[in-house]
Amino acid sequence: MKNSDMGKFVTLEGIEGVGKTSNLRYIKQLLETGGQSCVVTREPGGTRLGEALRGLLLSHSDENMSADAELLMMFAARAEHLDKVILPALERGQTVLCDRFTEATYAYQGGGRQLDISKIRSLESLVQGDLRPDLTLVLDAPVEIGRARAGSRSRPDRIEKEQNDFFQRVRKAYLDLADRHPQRICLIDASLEITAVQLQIREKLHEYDILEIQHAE
Ligand code: Z5A
Repeated sequence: MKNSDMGKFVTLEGIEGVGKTSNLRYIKQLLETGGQSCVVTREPGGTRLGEALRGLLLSHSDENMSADAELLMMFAARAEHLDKVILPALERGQTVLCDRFTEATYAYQGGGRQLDISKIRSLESLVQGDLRPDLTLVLDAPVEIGRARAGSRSRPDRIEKEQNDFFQRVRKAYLDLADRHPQRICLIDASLEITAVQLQIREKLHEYDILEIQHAE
């Protein structure tokens, strides 16, 4: 599904509040300073349909949404996102920076909701074929730190209102994923201050040839 002329696909993952959005902005700035073209997007979302599904997934209008419905909506949004945004950008040779992707499904629906992993694998293969991110940065920090950083915001959404043990399972699922796929999933210690987090990210971007030009550091 992805050939060598295609752009690189980079995803950021982690529990809420660990700094995915802040660090995506930082990576975009690094790439653009070096003259690289990139597309920044997010999941669920990134397209008209995906953003509408995001609204349904995160709003409180259906507190009793079944875990299978939640899973299928994540992948419906992903199918549209791949078709309309991610694959066209990769085919143009652009770097795609995505705030969450399928690892979030393994972590939240697999770890958090405790759905059967084989369901997620089947949908991953149906929707993505063999496409996987070139690099996934899992920003890792204790749940208490992430929640405290995110906590200053308004009312938590339908998923954010889950209890601590849910987020502990999500974090553990991310750590297990990094353990199982060390060739493409890297852990970043996101509990540190922002410049120390950025330094680790910059090192990984160089290691995986995502940053083409050496920046003055
Ligand atoms: N979800 C799912 O269940 N299954 C799926 O397949 C997918 C998603 C794709 C949408 O997430 C929800 O969808 C999410 C998982 C689920 N639900 N939850 N929970 P989202 O990505 O849109 O929302 P989020 O995870 O809640 O993102 P967030 O809370 O905005 O966190 P963030 O982007 O990681 O953090 P941030 O906004 O960059 O930073 C938070 C604050 O901390 C901010 O004030 C920063 O300035 C500050 N910050 C950042 N880094 C630092 C450091 N190092 N030190 C101190 N302060 C910092």
